[in-house]
Amino acid sequence: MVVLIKENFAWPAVASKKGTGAPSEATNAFLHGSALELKDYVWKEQERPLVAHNQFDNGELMPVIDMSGVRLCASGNGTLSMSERQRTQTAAAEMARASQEWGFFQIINHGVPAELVKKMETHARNFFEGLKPEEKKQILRDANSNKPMGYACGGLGTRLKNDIPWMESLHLPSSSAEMERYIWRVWKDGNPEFRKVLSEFREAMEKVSIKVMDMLMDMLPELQEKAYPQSATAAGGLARMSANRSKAKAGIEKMVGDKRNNSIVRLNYYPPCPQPNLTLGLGVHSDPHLLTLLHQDLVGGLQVFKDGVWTAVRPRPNALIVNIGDALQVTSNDIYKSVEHRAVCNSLKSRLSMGFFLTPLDDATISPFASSSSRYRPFTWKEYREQMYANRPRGRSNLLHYRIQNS
Ligand SMILES: O=C(O)CCC(=O)C(=O)O
Repeated sequence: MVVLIKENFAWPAVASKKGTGAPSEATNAFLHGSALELKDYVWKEQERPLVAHNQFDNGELMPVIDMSGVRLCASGNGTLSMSERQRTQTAAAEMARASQEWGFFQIINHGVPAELVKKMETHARNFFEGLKPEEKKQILRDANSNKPMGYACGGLGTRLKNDIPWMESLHLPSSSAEMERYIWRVWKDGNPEFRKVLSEFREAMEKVSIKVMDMLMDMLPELQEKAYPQSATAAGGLARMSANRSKAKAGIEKMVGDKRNNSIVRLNYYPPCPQPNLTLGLGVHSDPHLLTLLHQDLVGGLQVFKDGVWTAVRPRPNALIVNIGDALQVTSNDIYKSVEHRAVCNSLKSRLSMGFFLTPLDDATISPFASSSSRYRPFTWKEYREQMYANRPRGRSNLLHYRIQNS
């Protein structure tokens, strides 16, 4: 694979206190909170970004898919009007194409209210920027946990010894009761407004992710027939596709469970960084879960590895970014791609992204739905997650442990 690198771009001026060259207050606050110095955030040379956070025109444009007219009911097209049915089919075909070519796409008119997202952003910024480090650290993540939840700042709350991410993050379990416990531990009055907004945000993101998943499962059997042809009559093929469609949908329902209670809400905050060309907010990784929905603000920083090039995703107001996770790549037997991505910092502005990760239950078995030509051996989600946290693999390499040789 050829990696194209643009050498000639200008990094923005270093964030400093009124041009004095001294680190800004935000930088100092972050360094103080993480108990590290600027030099500790210098990454290995081969990992450093060569595409700036706002160098948006360096690659292809990520597909943008319009979900207007797509009803967010979990499944079943029985009661849809002809036009709703057509729009849903068109959007599903576009999603399936993007999931094969990019592993990523953006959705607009998705049904998560812009007002709700704005409120979430305010509360998230209030947490990251408004609280003192010791207040945030009341819910510091247990670095040795294999299901790490809570707050992390730089290397604090992680097992990382080098290549420390220039970011703060808050991982919250999707189950309301568990999520609320974290808020109560930070705010004595339980911050009722934040709890309400968080719960609405989680619910809205979950609803959309389930719908997107349903649409991708609708498209999967036909793509499987093409990718892994089986000798059969046309009628036999149709019957098999219909059976596989039901199997795929039931499989996903079983994997995530009625209460979807293993999913995660994740808030990522990247303070302005005086050395964005030497560090990363989030290193190269693929998401291990089934499906991610991410809202990013308008600053820019998400980059996706597409055809050997780091492509900066241009922020789009009111859009959500969707990407395929490792678990969905496996269940689709490599038809939908879990793709490497990273977050690049900048020296001028802080950046916020807020994600919902649709996650299998711990004991759910992850294996290809198609009965023929399986490329992975079955494993449980718990096994995958523990393997990942124990080894901290770079990029998509965790999937290799489960891949059947020569498949
Ligand atoms: O902040 C971003 O744009 C990237 C977020 C991300 O990749 C993650 O949370 O896993």
